Amino acid sequence: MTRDTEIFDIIRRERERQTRGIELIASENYVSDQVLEAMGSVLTNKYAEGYPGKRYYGGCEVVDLSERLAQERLKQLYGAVWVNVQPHSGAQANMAVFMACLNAGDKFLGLNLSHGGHLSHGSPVNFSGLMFHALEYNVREEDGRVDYDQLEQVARTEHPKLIIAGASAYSREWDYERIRRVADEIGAIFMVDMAHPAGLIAAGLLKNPVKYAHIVTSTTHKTLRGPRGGVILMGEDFPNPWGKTTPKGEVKMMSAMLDSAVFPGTQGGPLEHVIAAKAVAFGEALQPSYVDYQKQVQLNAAVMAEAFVDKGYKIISGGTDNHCMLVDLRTKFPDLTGKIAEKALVAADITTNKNMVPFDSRSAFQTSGLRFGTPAITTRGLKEDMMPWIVNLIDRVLGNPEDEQNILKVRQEVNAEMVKYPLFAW
Ligand code: DSN
Repeated sequence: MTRDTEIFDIIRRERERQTRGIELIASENYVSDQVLEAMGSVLTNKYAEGYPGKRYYGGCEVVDLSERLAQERLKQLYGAVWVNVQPHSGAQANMAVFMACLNAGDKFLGLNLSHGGHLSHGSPVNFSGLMFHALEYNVREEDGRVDYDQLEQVARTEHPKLIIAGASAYSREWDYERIRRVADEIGAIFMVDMAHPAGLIAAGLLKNPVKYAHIVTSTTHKTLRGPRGGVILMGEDFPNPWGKTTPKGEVKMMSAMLDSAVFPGTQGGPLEHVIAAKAVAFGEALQPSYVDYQKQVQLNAAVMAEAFVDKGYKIISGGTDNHCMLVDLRTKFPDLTGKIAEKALVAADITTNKNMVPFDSRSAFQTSGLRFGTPAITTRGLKEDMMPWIVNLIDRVLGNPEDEQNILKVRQEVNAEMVKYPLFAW
């Protein structure tokens, strides 16, 4: 076959884009060459519906080994007693939890999307909000932190069957103990979606939700630095709260219900090449050097947040405990939308994303905020001394977002610096 130059030229362009710019999207990272190699391997050729040792296809004895290795490494990383490594994404992992724990129309409680929550925690345009009865809690206007009083009040009044902690744009540690207490009080399942801070948690720098929640979900590609995908974990104390029965009338443990909810409930054949890449990433996360990496992610974020504050920007909640921060542009540039700011920064080869801030006066398409994160630049080797330099470049662009010469000058400085931080061995 002739080489598909059309698509490989597009891939080359994306590789160049990733290499020349500063990547500040909080949910992105650069995987290792071994993760890339496993993802691009012959394992993609194999159908393996089912689970190791119980497959619906022959010839699964080799992929069984890599899926088992992924499971064992993931358990070790978080101290979990049961895991499922097959979800294709974080949203798929969450969907499986909904399917295992709730019936259509049941109430559940999650963080408001416009206050930092995730689409699959109850947005009206997502399966979670379409098929189930979504209730929400907010962050407090005065300090941008989760309003646990409100969460408890909604939980006690509405009796949701599932309470979700976790966010896409929240820079603070969670009070998992408090949520677990109210979940126990009302007989709800407590699920944590740790997708964003999963890497910091694996490194022991933030509290491990596996110790507090009944069920934990995650993606594998954000701070964790693995391939794009999802996982589900459980710790030791999982009860079978409602003695929920299967269609056959059999009482099953939650682990079996979750396995069934992933396959055959919501997915078919697992992506065994991605599962092997997950195993590689979990193995990397078990190395001592991974803790150094995550400490640097956290330090870079703290220094970046300070640099924004020094320049007159408002950070929601005033700072960060993790890898990300949400900047409210209105204090410094009241007329600048997140949409315009994102576009101007991208033109300067600084990639970030517009984001609503809590109590935003603008829509999700315009927004008053930008979200920044440090996982990718830290993988690239940037240390805390470079954070004020980055913030200064951002400030120069945002001060004149329509000035093409200004943007070009910033872009040249970005490109000249990033050449010093090589990416990709092949
Ligand atoms: N869309 C992801 C993020 O950027 O945070 C969450 O799934």
